[in-house]
Formats: sequence, C-alpha cells, structure tokens
Amino acid sequence: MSFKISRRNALKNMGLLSAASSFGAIGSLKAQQLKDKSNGLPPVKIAKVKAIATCPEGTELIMVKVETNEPGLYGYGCATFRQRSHAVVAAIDKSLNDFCAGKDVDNIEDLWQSTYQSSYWRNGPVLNNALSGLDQALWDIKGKRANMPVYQLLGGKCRFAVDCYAHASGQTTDEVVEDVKMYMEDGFRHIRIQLGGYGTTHLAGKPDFKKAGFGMHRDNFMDPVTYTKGTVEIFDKVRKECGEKIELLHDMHERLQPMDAINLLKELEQYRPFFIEDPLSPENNRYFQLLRENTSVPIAMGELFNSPHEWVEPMKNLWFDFIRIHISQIGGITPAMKVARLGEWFNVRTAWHGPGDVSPVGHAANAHIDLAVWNFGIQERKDFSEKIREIFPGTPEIKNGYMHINEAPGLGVEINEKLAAKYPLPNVQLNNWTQVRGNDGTIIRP
Ligand code: GCO
Ligand code: MG
Repeated sequence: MSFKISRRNALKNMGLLSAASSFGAIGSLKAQQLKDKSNGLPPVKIAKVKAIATCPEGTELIMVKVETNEPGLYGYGCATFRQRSHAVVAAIDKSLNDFCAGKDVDNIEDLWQSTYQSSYWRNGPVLNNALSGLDQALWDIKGKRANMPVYQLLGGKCRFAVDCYAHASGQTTDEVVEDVKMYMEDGFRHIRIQLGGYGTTHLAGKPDFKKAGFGMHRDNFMDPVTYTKGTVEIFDKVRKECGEKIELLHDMHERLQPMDAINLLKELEQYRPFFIEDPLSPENNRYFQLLRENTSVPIAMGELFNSPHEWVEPMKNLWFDFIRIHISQIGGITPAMKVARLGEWFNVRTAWHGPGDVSPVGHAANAHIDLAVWNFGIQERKDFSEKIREIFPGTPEIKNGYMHINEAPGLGVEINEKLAAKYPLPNVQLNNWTQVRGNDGTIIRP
C-alpha cells in the first residue's frame, strides 16, 4: 500500500478546501504542512529502518525500507553491494535502525551527515551502502510528502528522458558485431563493446599457475597481450562493419598495468571511442595525469570509488571526462548530487554505474539525478526481467535507448516484499569473477 495523500481529503480535514480551489491544492497543502510544523505539530518521524534483501536471479539485491509514524508513509532506497550483502544487511538492521529511530524524516542532510560520521571510521563500501539505502528512502519519502517525483526536488528536468548505453559482447569479433547491430536496431546510440567478458579471459588459454596447481581451479586467467590485441580488433571490426556514427564504449576494468593502459588508449584513438572506462585501478589514480597527457581518448572512472579522496583531486585536475560512481557506494543521492555539481565546474559529466547489481530502486535514483543535472553524460542501464519487474513495480522502462522513470511521487519504485522474501540471500558469495590471475598466478585487480 503506498502513501497517497488525497489532496481533497487532507485539505477538507484541515478546513482548507475552499482556499485550495482558488490558489492550487498543493500550494496550500504544503503551506499548511509547513504551518503545522511551525505550530509545533509533531514532524513525521522515522519509526523503523530495515533491510530488504532478495536474490531472485543470482544477483544479491539489498534495499532499505524506512517506515514512519505516519500510517502508510514509507520509503525505499538502494544499498546493493552484492559482494558483501550480508554485511550490509547487518549494518542496516543492527546499527542504522537504532541510530535513526525517532528522527525527523525531513532533515535528510543532517541525517546523512550525522549517520556518515556516527561510525567514526567512514568512507567504506559496507557502511556507505547502508547509508545510501537510508538516504534514498528519505528522498523517496520527501517526494511522496511533496507529491512530486524526486527529480522535481532536485531542480526539475534538463532533458525529456535518460540516454542509455547497451552492453554488446561476444566470444568472437563477428558475434560482437552482430550484438552491436541488434542494439542499433533497438535504437541505442551508444554501445559498449567487450570481447567476451572483462579481460578477454576466454581466449587466454591454460595458464602456468593452473598447471602448477596454484590458486583455485575456478580462478580466471587473464593474459594482457591477448586482451589488448582482442580489444583493438573489435574496435576495428565494429567501426568497419557498423560505421562511424555509433558511439562506442569499452570497459577495461582496471586490469592492465598503467603503461600498457596508456598504450592501449593511444591505439584506440583512431576509432574515436565515446569513452574508455576504468583504464586504471583507483590505487593508480596518480597515473591519470600521465594518461591524460598521452592520449585524447575520453576517460570514464569511478564505479570503484567510495571516498571523496578518490574523486575530488582527479575531477578538479580534469583527469576524467565522465564520473562513473556506483552511487550507493558513496552513500546515495545526497553525495551523488554533490559529485554532479562538482563535475559541472570542471566539465566532468555523469555516467553513473548501472549494472545488474544495482537494484531497480537504485536505477530509478540514478535516473532522477540524470534528469535533473545539466552535466549528464550517459547512463548505463540494465534490461530488467519480468520477474524483477514483478518484485519491483515501477522499475524504469527502456524505450528506443532511453530510460523512462515511473512519474509518481518519490522515486516511483515499490517493492513486493512478500515476493522478494521468496528469494533469500544465499549463504555463499555467488560468483567469484573477481578472482583473476596472471600466468604465474599473481592476482590481478579485477
Ligand atoms: C560495469 C561494471 C560491472 C561490475 C560489477 C561488479 O561497468 O557495469 O564493470 O560489470 O564489474 O557491477 O559487481
Ligand atoms: Mg565497469
């Protein structure tokens, strides 16, 4: 059941019905609400903060639900960090609930700041995801109370819908070309191209570490030369077969040594990439200056960032063109808006992380920001299944390469909690794709 204040009933209750007809219901309703508070009527308070975790299709999704003392008024936020899902659930249920119960739902900035430093040690992925779930739920509630979609509270629309990119991939260059052609027919203007998954691991062959019985049998092998060669090949082939107009993106996923990354970007310049993502790992942030001085390829970075110490310096030095933060990893809409505003002054555009391990609530939060900020770049999208849409009514839709949100008050996504509960989190981490090794078995940052 969602909280829908019927303006007529609310105004009738407050004896304002006649006034509403003259200067607009919402105006007087809001004025009345503000007046109520100034009259010392109790503000709306947080009654409970709880985790909702579900894993219907092999990807752990974690959300926060904030319940209030107003019957039927609640909000949802995304807290999805699939690699440590149980830790995020514990952070929400064991500490966030106690800390937030009884606080005023309206004071989002104060709640964000006080929660952020309540653990003293901060800027880590687990606590930031719990904080994000709270933050996004509070924006959802504020939108419901104002009877407006959240993008309206962020300044209104700068564009009619959110331009997205599709993920094309294949085990061979021909398969990648086929995938690109399919997405071009679906209307996408931007397409990411990968040969295989990340790192072209399927072409790397049998490494020495496996022959030596080092590491785990399921560990992946990545050979930098095979990957680099394969990446140049797919750009060459896709440009030849699909033309110059389509915008091509690629995700390096931080796996090459910095100088190899610089050399690959120089080789890709001739194919005019829209952006190359994660050319370096965050631990090598200092190399971005050298990378920037050696190539004109547009760079996207940020899905691995958790702390302002990772993005402020590179953004003010113009080392990136797109900031690709996974917004629940930094604490939600509140900090993401600050990152977007920072980017405007240094011409860094947004390209929020939007894979399958962001919940539909999180994709909606991305899209509300995308609609409202001037320096939007592009949005990564996930084509959610019917099953996911059944669990998350109001999940954003993709049409002709554009994402459209549910134009409802708040973030516009509900959760069928009963159905979500049918798919509990697994007790083990489902996938270990992060375990990537070089030929001698050295772990590679994934
Ligand atoms: C992307 C990302 C993802 C991440 C994944 C981590 O660009 O979408 O690289 O594929 O690897 O979200 O869990
Ligand atoms: Mg990526």
